[in-house]
Amino acid sequence: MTHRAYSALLLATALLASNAIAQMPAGYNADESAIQPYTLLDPLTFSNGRPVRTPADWPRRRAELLHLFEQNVYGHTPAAANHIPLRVHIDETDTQALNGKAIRKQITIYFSSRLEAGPKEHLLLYLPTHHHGPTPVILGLNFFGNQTVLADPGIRLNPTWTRPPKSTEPAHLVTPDEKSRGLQTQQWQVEKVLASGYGFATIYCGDIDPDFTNSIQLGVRPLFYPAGQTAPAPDDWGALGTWAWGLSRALDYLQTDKQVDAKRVAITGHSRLGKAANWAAAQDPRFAIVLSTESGKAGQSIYRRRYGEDIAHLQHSFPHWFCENYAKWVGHETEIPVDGNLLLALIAPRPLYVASAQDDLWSDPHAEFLSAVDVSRVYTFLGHQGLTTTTLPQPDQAVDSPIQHDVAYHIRTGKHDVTAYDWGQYLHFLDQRWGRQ
Ligand code: GTR
Repeated sequence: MTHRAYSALLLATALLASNAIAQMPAGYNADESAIQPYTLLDPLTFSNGRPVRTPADWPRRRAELLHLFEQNVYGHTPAAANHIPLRVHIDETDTQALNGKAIRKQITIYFSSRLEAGPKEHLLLYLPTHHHGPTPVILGLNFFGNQTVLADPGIRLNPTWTRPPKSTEPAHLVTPDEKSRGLQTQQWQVEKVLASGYGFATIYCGDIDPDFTNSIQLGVRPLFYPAGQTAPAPDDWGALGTWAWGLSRALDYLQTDKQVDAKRVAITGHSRLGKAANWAAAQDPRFAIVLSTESGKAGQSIYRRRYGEDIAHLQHSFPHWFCENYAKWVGHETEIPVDGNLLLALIAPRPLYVASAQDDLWSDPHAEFLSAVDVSRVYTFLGHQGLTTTTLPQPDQAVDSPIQHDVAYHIRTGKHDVTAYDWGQYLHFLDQRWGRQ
C-alpha cells in the first residue's frame, strides 16, 4: 500500500469512528417536535388492505414484503447467483493461533468457474480452542480488510480497494500495509467473542462489490448478467444486495465445516454493513440470530419520521447501494411501500437484537427503537415474545434480554460506532438463547 493509500485508510477509519457521520449535516431535521404525524406501515396487513389473520398467512405476507424490498430498495438477487456451486480453497489452518487460544482458518470462496481470475471473497474464521464440539459463530462484513479486525500477523493481507483522495483517478486494488492490522480491534472485540466460546468469521465487503459509485464492472454483478445484458435493470441488485449475498455464500462454506455449528450462525453488521446484514437475514432463513448495530435508514430505522438522513441523501451519496428503482422514492418518505419495521419483520421470529447510539442522530435512534417495538407485534403474532416496553429506555440499559424474549434493544451513550458495550450485550443475548459456551 502506498503512503497516500494508507493515509486514506486511516482517514476513512477515523471518519467512521468519529462524530463526522453522527453529527447532523445542515438542512436535515434533528428536532423531535418538528416530526409531522405519520402512519407506520403495518407488517400484519397485506398490500391489498386485508389483515394477516393467522400465522399460516404469514409466509404469504412475508413473500410480499420480500418482493417489495427487492422491487424498491435492494433489487433482486439474480436466480443464477443463488445456485452457484460452492468452490472453496482452504488457504490456511493454524491450530495454534492467538497464542493457542484459537484455530484460525482462511478460506477463499470463488464465485465463478474462472476461479482465481474471477471474483472471490476471503473468509477469515477463528474458532476458540477451549470450545468442544461444533461451535456457534458470529459472522459479519468488515469495511477495510480482514487484517483490520485484529492485530494478528497471521491474517493474510488480501487486496482492498483504495480511492486516491480528492482525485479523479479511478479506485484500484492495493495490498494493505502491515500497519493496518488491528485498526478496527475495538469495533470487533474478536478476543472477547472467542473467550466467550463463540467463533468469529468476517469478510471484507469490497471483495464482493467495491463501495463506491460506478464500480459495477469491478464487482460480482456482471458475472450474473444473462446473455446480452451489459447494464443493470431497474430492479437488479445494488451493492447492499451483493454484500448480503456474499454473507450467504460464507454460510454455504460454514455449513460444510464440521467444527462449526452452522445452525447457530449469528449475523452482525454496523451501519451500511448492518443494512446488508439485515437484508441477508431477511432473504436467508439459515441465519439464526441477528445482531443489528445502528443500521439506520434503509436498515432498521424509519423513513416516515423524517428525522436525520433521508432517501435523497442515500440516493445521491450512495446510489450504488441500491437498485435503480430506489431513486423513485427521493422526497417520498411517507409513500415508499417499505420501511425499517418491515425489514425487521422479515427477520421474525428469529432472535433479534437492535442497537442504537444516542449521538447517532443521522440514523434516528428513536426510530430504530420504534421499529423494534413495532416488529414485536409480529413476534407475538407468531407465538414468540418481543419487547415488552414501548418507552425508549435510558442509555446503557439494555431491555428484554431474558431468555423468553426474542427482541432486545439498547441505546448506548456515544457516537455512531460499535463498542465493547455493544458486544457485551450481544454476547449476553447469545448466551441466553444458546446457553453459555
Ligand atoms: C453514512 C450513511 C448512513 C450509514 C453510514 C455508514 O454516510 O449516510 O446511512 O450507512 O454512512 O455506513 O457508516
